[in-house]
Formats: sequence, structure tokens, C-alpha cells
Amino acid sequence: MAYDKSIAAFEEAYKVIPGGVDSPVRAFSGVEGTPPFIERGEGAYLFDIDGNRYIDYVQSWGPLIFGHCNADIEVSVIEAVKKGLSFGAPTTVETELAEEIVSLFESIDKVRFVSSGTEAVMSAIRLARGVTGRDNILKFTGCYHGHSDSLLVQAGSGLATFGTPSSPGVPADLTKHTLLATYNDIESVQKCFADSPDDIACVIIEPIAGNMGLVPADEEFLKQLRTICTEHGTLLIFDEVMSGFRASLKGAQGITTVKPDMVTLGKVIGAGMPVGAFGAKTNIMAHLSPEGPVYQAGTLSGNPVAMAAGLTSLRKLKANSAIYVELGNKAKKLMEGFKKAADAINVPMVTDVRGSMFGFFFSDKPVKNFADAMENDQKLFAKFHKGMLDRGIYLACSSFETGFISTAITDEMVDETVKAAYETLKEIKG
Ligand code: KE4
Repeated sequence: MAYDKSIAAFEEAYKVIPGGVDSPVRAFSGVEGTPPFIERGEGAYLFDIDGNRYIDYVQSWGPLIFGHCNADIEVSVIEAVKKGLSFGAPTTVETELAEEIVSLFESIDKVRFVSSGTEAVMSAIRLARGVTGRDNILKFTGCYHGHSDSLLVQAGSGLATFGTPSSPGVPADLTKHTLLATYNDIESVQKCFADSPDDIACVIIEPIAGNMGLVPADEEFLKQLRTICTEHGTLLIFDEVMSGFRASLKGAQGITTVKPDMVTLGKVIGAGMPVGAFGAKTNIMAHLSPEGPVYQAGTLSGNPVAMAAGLTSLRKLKANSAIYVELGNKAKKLMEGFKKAADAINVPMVTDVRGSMFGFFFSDKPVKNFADAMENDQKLFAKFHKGMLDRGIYLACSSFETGFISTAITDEMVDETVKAAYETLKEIKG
């Protein structure tokens, strides 16, 4: 594969955009080579400005469950655009999309739209703090919930449960209310509650973590988390920005029996357009402005063009929920193929699948939390990613991400990808 034009484009971008990208993960810092600059997408494929074609397993980090340029979604967007791009006033399409979400999520009576997952989580946290009158929140190491200040935390010193800023520019005052626990470890949660009895506003978790690689929460752990939150009057927030409509038609809530108090959504509900959302039962959402005192706002919240895209995407998913069986079968086939290739070359690999989401680690032990995920062979991952890219396979450019199957991906493409995986590992391992 030649990447000359992308290399030149990256140099130009670097002069006017920090790191040459508008979101850090796109810079390929964790893998080899420079990022292909994308010319266009078409179905399952991405085409870069050098004319290279790739089977796309990233799909804009999740939103494009129907692949690129889906005709139905395109028609609805064009129709919406012809009526105007934005009004800053209520439109019925917002209600329609809200009704679709409410119909699918038992834990949601009302939903508020925003323009990103970060905004959805930031607003949900503020709502939880407003409803409970408490300042402290609890998150899990390895879970990513967007880049709002309270959530950019890392483990404090020693056995401290309260976090410290994970980025310059985040004052310690904004993270001193954030407790950190270990994913799938209820004892670490109990310690946080012991250190901060009855003043934790909410616990936020990715019920299927997709930002440390794919690491699902154990059902028993989620049940214990639900119990401890209920006991302490703490709201349980499921961050389903990624898993929503990806793990199942009802996200993780279509798989686990545990019900959260609040849900954040994004990605698929915008179908590639900027949309985030947060929802809960009426009694919680009633605290939100203008009904209640908790302020939250947004110029382009509920943008009618973005709503039209998301509405078509969700209606297509609802109309044919068998889609998830097909997506899941392809995800399983892909991961079984990767595992078979790794075994044939004596490369340690663990894989996992949830609905249309898949993940793999170059590791010989199950991954249950971020510390386990960190044991992934990063160097091997970087070489593997490059070898696959050179063979026309576009995988997430970080081992702390998740892969996705879209409806545009065929069994033949999965076979081609497995073959590329075998060839790449053989080339690396000699
Ligand atoms: P955005 O602000 O990026 O729309 O959403 C933040 C967010 C919140 N919650 C979860 C569970 C998420 O996965 C995300 C964003 N996901 C990453 C990819 N893992 C976005 C990609 C990027 O940062 O460029």
C-alpha cells in the first residue's frame, strides 16, 4: 500500500491542527505508520486519498452500524437538509427519536438530546448531583466517559480511593470528588463507599467496557453494584454511548438483568451525525431545566438533521432486530478466525464478542479489568495493526478500543480478514 498523499496531508494538517487530528486516537500514536486520510466511505469500505480500499471495522468508532452511505439514512438526511439545517426551536423529529429510545429502554421515561457522548455524560453527572444533593461520584479505572473534567482522573497515591487529574488543565478541585474503583471488583467499590458513606451521587460504568478493549462486566458484579447503589441512595448510570444499539437493540440492558437509574447514549443514535443523549425515569428527569433547577443547554441539541439520521437508523434496527443475530455471528466468526490464526502461529490471544462488538488482546489470560488489559503485547498489536492495514483491513488504531461489525460486512469479507490476520501474524512471527 502507498500512503504518500496521506503522509503529505498529515504534514499539512499538523501545521494547523494540534497533532494533525481533531481527536487524539486518530493520530495512530499507539500503532505504526501515519493515519490514512479518508476520501470517502461506501458500504463496508473506506477509501483513502491514495486510492487504497479498506474493510472498515471502526465505523467512526461505532455509529455506522449500517456502514457508509446507507441509502435510507442518506435520503432522510437530504430531506431534512432541504427543510433547513437548524432552528434552535422544537421540532417533532426530536420527539419521534425520543419516543423510539423510550420504547426500547425500560429505565428511560424521558430523554434529553445533546451533541456528543461527553456532553451526555457531563450532563448526567450534573443531574445526579442535583437530584441527590451529593458531590462525590464513582467511576472505574479503564472506563472512558468522554473528556469532561470530573472524569479525567487517574488513581491517586497508594490506597487512596479519590482520583487525581489525568490531564494537565484539570484542577485537583474538580477531581477530588471522583472516586476510582476497579472494574469487576466489588470489594474496591465497597471500599469507596466505606471511604465516602452516603455522599456518592452516582456510580457511572460502561456495562460493557469498550475503552480498555472489549471487557464486559460480570453479571454478578453488576447485580452487586446495583444492590450497593440502592442501599446508599446512589444513582447507577450505565454509560451506553458505545454499547447502546451495538451490544443488542437495547444495548447492554438487552443482555444484563440489571437496571440502571440513568443511561447515556450516543454514536448509533446519530448514525454518524453529532448526537448524544441521557435519559432516566420521569422523577429524575423532572429535575432538569426548564422543569427543574438543574441547568443544561445546547445550541444544536436535537439538531433536526442529526435527529433524522438517528431516527432512520433506529427504526431500521427496530424493524429487523434479527440484524443482531447476523452481526453477532459475523463478530464470533471473525474472532474465532483470529484465535485460530494466533494458535496456528503460537501467538497468545484472548477474544470476546458482545453483539456487533468484538475485541482481542495479545495476552494469554482473561481480561477482567484495566490492569489485565495493560498486559496486552502493545508492540505486537502495533505491528499487527500495520500489517492488517497494508492488507486493506482497517482496525481500531489502539488496543484499548473495540471493533465493530456493520450490516455491510459480508461473510466473504470476514474470511478475507481472517486470512489477512494469519498472513500478518506469520509475517511478524516469521
Ligand atoms: P464523544 O464525546 O466522543 O461523542 O463520546 C464520549 C464517550 C462516552 N462514553 C463512552 C462509553 C465512549 O466510548 C465515548 C467515546 N468513545 C471514543 C472511542 N472509544 C470516541 C473516539 C474518540 O475519542 O475519538
